[in-house]
Amino acid sequence: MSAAKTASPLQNPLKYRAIFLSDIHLGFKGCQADFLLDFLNRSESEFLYLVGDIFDGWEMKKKTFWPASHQAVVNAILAKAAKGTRVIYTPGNHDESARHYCGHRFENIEISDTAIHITADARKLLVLHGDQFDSVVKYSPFLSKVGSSMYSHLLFLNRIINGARRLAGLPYWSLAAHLKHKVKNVVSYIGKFEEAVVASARLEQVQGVVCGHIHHAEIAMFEDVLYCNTGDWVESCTAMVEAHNGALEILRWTEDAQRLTTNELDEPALNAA
Ligand SMILES: [Mn+2]
Repeated sequence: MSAAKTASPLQNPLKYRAIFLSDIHLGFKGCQADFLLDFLNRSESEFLYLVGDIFDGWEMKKKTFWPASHQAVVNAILAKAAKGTRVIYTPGNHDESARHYCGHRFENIEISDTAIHITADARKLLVLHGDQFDSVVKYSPFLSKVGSSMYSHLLFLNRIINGARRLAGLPYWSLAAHLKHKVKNVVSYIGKFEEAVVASARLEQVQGVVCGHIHHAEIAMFEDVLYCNTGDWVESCTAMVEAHNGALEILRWTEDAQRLTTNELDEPALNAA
């Protein structure tokens, strides 16, 4: 799909109070920049949280990869910040060099290790990337530096499969996300990660936590704590959005884009066939 060329910016945009994005991995070949650009072009919000791993410094150190679509994502975010969206960036482990700038602002973007978001219905949410818990959780097969080359190969295969699916007129499907659910130790890793994040929210005495890092979008209650994971834009193309009444929802852009934008334009889906 070539959203970069075809999207008409802000025609009947989807309006949210807040948008939370993480694990975009700009500078990495696996980044689904066109899908993200399409989402950014079709949405507006008062708050935009960039919940870490926005850039992939590890990949950029290996080789320079910076296509126009990746720059277009940066430009779209800067344009939102310039137009009044409050943009808050909590760096992750892949863009840890940005952590040197915590407490500073660049181009209207606030950089901070952690942030507190207060929802429209007055819930306090701790926002942070999540790699802070790696030492507690220890085993992260898909996310450790050792595993990252295997992960790159998997994403390469994912792109080939989806190129073929696109030619066949089939929708996007994430091989990596599919495999992760099949592998038992990855499931147990996700469980341990979630427990550690939820424990930190209890320590901070907040009602919930928003993180990324494990590339697995989810909104779930863990007893008294709301756990939100924004997912990623290399496999699942997910974002968390807050409506103006404070309701939180995960968007899966490759599946939801057509439904949301068709409803928004109030057009019958006749030309879908
Ligand atoms: Mn990470």
